[in-house]
Parts: sequence; structure tokens; C-alpha cells
Amino acid sequence: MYKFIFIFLIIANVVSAESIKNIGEKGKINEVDKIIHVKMYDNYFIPEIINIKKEQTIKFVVVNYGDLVHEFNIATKKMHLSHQKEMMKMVEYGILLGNKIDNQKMKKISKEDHSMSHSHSNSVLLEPKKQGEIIWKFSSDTVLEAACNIPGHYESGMISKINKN
Ligand SMILES: [Cu+2]
Repeated sequence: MYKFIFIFLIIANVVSAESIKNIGEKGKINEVDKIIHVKMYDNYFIPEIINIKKEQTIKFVVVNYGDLVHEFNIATKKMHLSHQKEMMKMVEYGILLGNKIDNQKMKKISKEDHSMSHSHSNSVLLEPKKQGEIIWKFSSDTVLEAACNIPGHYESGMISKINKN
């Protein structure tokens, strides 16, 4: 049984408030149009294509079925690429281990380096067997993809295409 423990973490995300607006906005629970279940494996997502309509508010229920820590992050390709540098730093600091997140270390280090700990509504970082969720309103025309930015995962295909039609 999967324990429904939510870790709404705490992603080192370099996204500014302005670029967040560019990709949509945090959705409201009472405005959810559709629920999409996302399964994380090592290293891919199911589904690989996410079909939504513009202006819809989607609740993503994300479960990590892999043996590694994974991220589900909704952003532009450019944002993912810059976020990957932050994730690399989290690995170097020893915050992000293969199958674990050292939350205590993250807390400690983030006091000095804020990019190491702020939580963003467009992403969730999950240890194996954990579940999380994102409610996102797709209010922009920007081309988006969902991706995992843990070093090596994006390159190996941990991306889902987001189709707005
Ligand atoms: Cu991953």
C-alpha cells in the first residue's frame, strides 16, 4: 500500500514570479475541471502526453513508483534547463540523494542559499512510494512540458508533452 504522505517540497526553483505568470497560475481546488493521474518511473512519466484545454484547471495526482527521487515540474523547456542547474547543486550539497531527500540538510542550507528551498506551486519533488499533487490553471499560451530535472533524468526522457487544444 502506498501511504498517502504528501511532500509538498521544496524545490530549488529559479523561477521568478514573473515567469510563473507566463506559464499559468496556481489553481483553486474548487475550480478543478479535470484530474490527471501521473505515474513516475525510472526515468519516465505515464502519460507521456497530457491533453488539456486552455484555461482549464487541472489537478495532477502524482505517485512515484520508481526507486529514485523524481520531480514533476510544469514549465517551459527553457525554465527546465535553468532549473536543472539548481538541482545539480542540491545533489552537490548532499540534499538530494538517489532515493532520498535530506530535509534537515535542505532546511539548514537554505538559510544561506534561498534557491535551495522555496516551494513552488508548479512542481512537486517526491521520494519513492510517495504521492503529491499540483493544481494548475493553464491560463497562458506558452508551450509547456512536464519534466523531472534531477540530473540525468530529463536527458533520459523524463518529459511529458502538454497539448493545449
Ligand atoms: Cu526523475
